[in-house]
Amino acid sequence: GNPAEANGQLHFPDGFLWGVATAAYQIEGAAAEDGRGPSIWDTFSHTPGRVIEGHTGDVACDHYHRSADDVRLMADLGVSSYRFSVSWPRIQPDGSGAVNQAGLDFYRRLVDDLLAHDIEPWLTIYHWDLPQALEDAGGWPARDTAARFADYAQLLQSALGDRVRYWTTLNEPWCSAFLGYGSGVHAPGRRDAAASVRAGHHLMLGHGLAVQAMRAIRPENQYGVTLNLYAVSPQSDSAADADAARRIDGMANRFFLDPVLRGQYPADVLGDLRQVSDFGHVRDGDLAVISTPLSMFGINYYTRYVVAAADPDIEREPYGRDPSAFPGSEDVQFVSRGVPVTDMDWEIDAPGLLETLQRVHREYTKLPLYVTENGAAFPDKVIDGTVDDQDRLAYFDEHLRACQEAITSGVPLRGYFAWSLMDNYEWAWGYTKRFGLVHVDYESQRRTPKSSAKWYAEVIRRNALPAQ
Ligand code: PNW
Repeated sequence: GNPAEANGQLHFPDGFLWGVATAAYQIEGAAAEDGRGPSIWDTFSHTPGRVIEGHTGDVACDHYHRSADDVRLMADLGVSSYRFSVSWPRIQPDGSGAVNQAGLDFYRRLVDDLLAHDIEPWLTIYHWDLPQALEDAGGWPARDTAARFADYAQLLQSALGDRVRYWTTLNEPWCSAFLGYGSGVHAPGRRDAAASVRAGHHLMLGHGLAVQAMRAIRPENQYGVTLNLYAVSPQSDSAADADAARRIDGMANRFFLDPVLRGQYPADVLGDLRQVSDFGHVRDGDLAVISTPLSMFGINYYTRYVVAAADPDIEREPYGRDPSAFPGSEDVQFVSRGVPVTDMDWEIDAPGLLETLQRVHREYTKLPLYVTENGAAFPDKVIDGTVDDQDRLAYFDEHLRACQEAITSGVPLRGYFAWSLMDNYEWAWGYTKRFGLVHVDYESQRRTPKSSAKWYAEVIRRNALPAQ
């Protein structure tokens, strides 16, 4: 049997970090307060036709005014860590120059409040809200944005590095590059394959420069990056489907994994992108910067991609699986297997998380790993003041079992962050998709912990899942 199983429970290692995650634009609101400048998400969400029903993050969960309540909510859950992101345009309204003190003060108070409640702050420097002024100057496809990002990271490190130990540079650069500049379903909404490839490179360059700048100030802190990784499988064992899987794995996973953890772009991906980019934007020394050694590595996992070679009879799927988000592989088909899906239409596949953790550990790095996001949207219903989200609870349970199995098999997985603390602004889907452990009524801003929240609190308290 499993050595972690005892007294009817499946235990996690001592010191395992149990967390919840959010992102600034998705929860804060207060879009024009205390000197905050506009970000690409303000511009995008206020552009008609970009976000479902015209929803914006102007108010969101009003967390900017309710952070003390929200920290108490987390303390009640008993979490050991909170992963949040800093809004760049609160710190530098135009993306460069001096710090906006009022914006910084908000995060200083938040961090102090977390520490006072014994919750370890886990800070993400960039979760997609690029200052609009930097987009106007060229955005991530422009090399200079990487240098601006490193300056911003250095400012944050000098201001908060004495009390925040865990630092993530970027959240999901794939989304920033390929949804932002490739398919255009995320801000800034550009559709330019060559620009999206440059954006991906400059995001990674900014990551490497930022880690170097921060470590020079505070070598004692932990530095990492978070990628959204997918298990990828071919629909059949045909050579054509296998090649489709190789290409999607290349664009979704290896385009970032290989530069960051091996210091080189994968040769086959460079080949697939031949018609899109000559990679003339890559300068000598960039890959050494991009592969600057890290202290930890973050993985966001939601689903598996099952793919097939071009078949014009299969209907294409929208959003993240829009083919233009995978430059050079536009003809690949994403296949639905007909297994249960979440409200995002993402297939539920917990074995894919185990596979992903083992792959990263075996093929890429021996660093401590963290699941920095995992979770599911479901169309919750409030009945008599409660939300009985058994579907979400089951999703967390299955995926935590996969984490446990990964640990038992030798993967140094050190923590897990549920996405998300509370329902929030789900990007192009606005407020129509709910990922929270805690329900948010956007009229009253009332927070109601769902069944999954009570279940998660119990898992944290025991540091164990109930054995099956
Ligand atoms: C991640 N895709 O977003 C983000 O880190 C969160 O901010 C977000 O709320 C969460 O996952 C749920 O969506 C993604 O299309 C958005 O492949 C889109 C995709 C992947 C991740």
